[in-house]
Amino acid sequence: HHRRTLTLEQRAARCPNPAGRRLLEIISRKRTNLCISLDMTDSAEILSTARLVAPYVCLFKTHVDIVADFSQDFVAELTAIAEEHDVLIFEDRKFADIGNTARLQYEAGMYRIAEWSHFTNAHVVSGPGVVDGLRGAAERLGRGLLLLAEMSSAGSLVTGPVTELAVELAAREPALITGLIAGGALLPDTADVITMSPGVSLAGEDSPTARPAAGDSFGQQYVTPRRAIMDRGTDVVIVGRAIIGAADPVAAAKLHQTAAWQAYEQSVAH
Ligand code: BMP
Repeated sequence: HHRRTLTLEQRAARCPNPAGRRLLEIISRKRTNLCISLDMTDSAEILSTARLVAPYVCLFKTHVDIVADFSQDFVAELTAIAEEHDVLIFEDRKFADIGNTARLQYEAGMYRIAEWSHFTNAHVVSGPGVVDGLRGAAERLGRGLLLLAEMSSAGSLVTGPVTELAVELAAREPALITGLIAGGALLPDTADVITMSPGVSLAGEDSPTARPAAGDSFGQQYVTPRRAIMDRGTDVVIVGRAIIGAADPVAAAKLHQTAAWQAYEQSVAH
């Protein structure tokens, strides 16, 4: 099992990034390290699901470029739900261009992601300049950047030197790069870097009870919250279809919250 030396509450107190600190405080207060991936194309559907699952999650993850009827009113409503329920927002934009283009994509266009999203993420395949492109708005607005250090999909090339660069940049500057997207912790918890893992479902490939739904037909691969948190040391699990595609999303959210929080508490105790 992965060993934690600090609780998430202790890490909140020392977190050098304002968005990261708020997230760790929310996690500790609400006792949930579950992020919901709201991968739906209709804004009303996203908002109603967000309202239903908000009590059980710390973070709403969005892909705004799949929303057919996107508007700034949608953003305002999602923000209101998030504020009411003590939830933060993470636009999963995966910036991957040169720094200057990433800067424009983050701040401008019809989405204006920097204005409303507490966290966003970037690939480092184009080199460290992408971080400098995002830096200005992120520092001005107190946002957190997450770098993709590993991906959950089969055959991913986010490995080797790409992983190493992401880890190195986060370790060097946790005040800006508050986290990594990865299958598990790649730095000790004293590095002040939050790890978030997608590809998580109670029906993951290591599930002892559920009939394993190990993936989808597009290469996604799932592990259980227990494996991601206890065995691999991640902090936050990102769950989409196992909740939003369930017959009862609220029940599924509660089950994933409980499993993820128990796995975290056990990894602190051991
Ligand atoms: P689901 O739980 O329905 O498979 O959704 C996973 C979510 O996490 C998707 O929004 C996807 O874009 C994202 N994601 C992922 O699945 N694997 C990664 O390595 C990185 C991601 O951002």
